Amino acid sequence: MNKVKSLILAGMLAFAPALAMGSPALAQDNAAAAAPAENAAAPVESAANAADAAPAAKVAAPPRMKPTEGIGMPRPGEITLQQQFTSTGHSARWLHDMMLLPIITIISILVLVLMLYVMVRFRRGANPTPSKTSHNTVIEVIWTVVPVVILLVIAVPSIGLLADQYKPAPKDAITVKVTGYQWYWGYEYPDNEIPEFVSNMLTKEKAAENGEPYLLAPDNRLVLPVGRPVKLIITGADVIHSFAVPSLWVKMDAVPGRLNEKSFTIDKPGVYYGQCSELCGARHGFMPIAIEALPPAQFDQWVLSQGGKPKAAEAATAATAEAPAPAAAPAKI
Ligand SMILES: [Cu+2]
Repeated sequence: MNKVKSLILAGMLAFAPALAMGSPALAQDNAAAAAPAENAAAPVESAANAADAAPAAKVAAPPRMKPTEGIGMPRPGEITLQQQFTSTGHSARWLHDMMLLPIITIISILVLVLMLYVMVRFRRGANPTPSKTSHNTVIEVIWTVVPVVILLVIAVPSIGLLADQYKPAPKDAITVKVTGYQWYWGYEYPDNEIPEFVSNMLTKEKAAENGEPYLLAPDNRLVLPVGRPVKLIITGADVIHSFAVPSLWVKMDAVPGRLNEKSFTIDKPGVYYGQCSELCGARHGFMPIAIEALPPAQFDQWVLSQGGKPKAAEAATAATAEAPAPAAAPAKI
């Protein structure tokens, strides 16, 4: 009884901060406290205006991409993983949908049918003198070998997928540093010389106005190129956060004092949403992630609009300067 009581108490304590900060007014205060974020939003959000005011050299950012309903976000009534947009994501979803789910379903049904059969067929009424059999070598061999074979069949794609998820990024990958803060994300592009900007959740009104999902949409997105390998260096500034974007098969802890790495290549342009996935304090549920994947040319335009240097352009110049190399590097663009 005491155990039950302490469990309930622990539950209440765990949820107390969330309940306490449930008031939207407080939430807004916190958002206001992170005011630099709002200012930092300016380069992306009002890039067009800024371009009007600034000298001609300033490049306008590409227009903010509209999300597609059900892509890069959960769908109502969804029973499997979100649609995937990276190669590891495709293999993971295949493993889940085509292998694990069918095997789990077949085993569960088989066990249920066997149990029902045994309960009916061998009940006392139908089977008054029970059998005294204690060994059956054939059956024992079957129920040992079959599970081993099933596990081996699962292991092959599973271990391959595990290895793929931790494959180091290729040399030409674009590096972005992702920092988790209580309670927002910071993004910095060392390769493109774009200093850190922060990303805060949009208010309900602003999200509705933009046609974006509330609680998933932040003001500044992490803009990335499509078809070019990306390397995220993920860390935490205060407590442990976790950078997770389900439709890109990305989930990596952001640990203070450590640099975790995650590498992937996005298949298709789009807006992909995610959330902090490590309980990190009162506003843990209010530090969403949005990745805007742009075609390489538009990505370079975005980099220029932020005052940065497009990396591919540098690589291309270097390639032409060094040697009349085959179109290997620029071909990716
Ligand atoms: Cu967090």
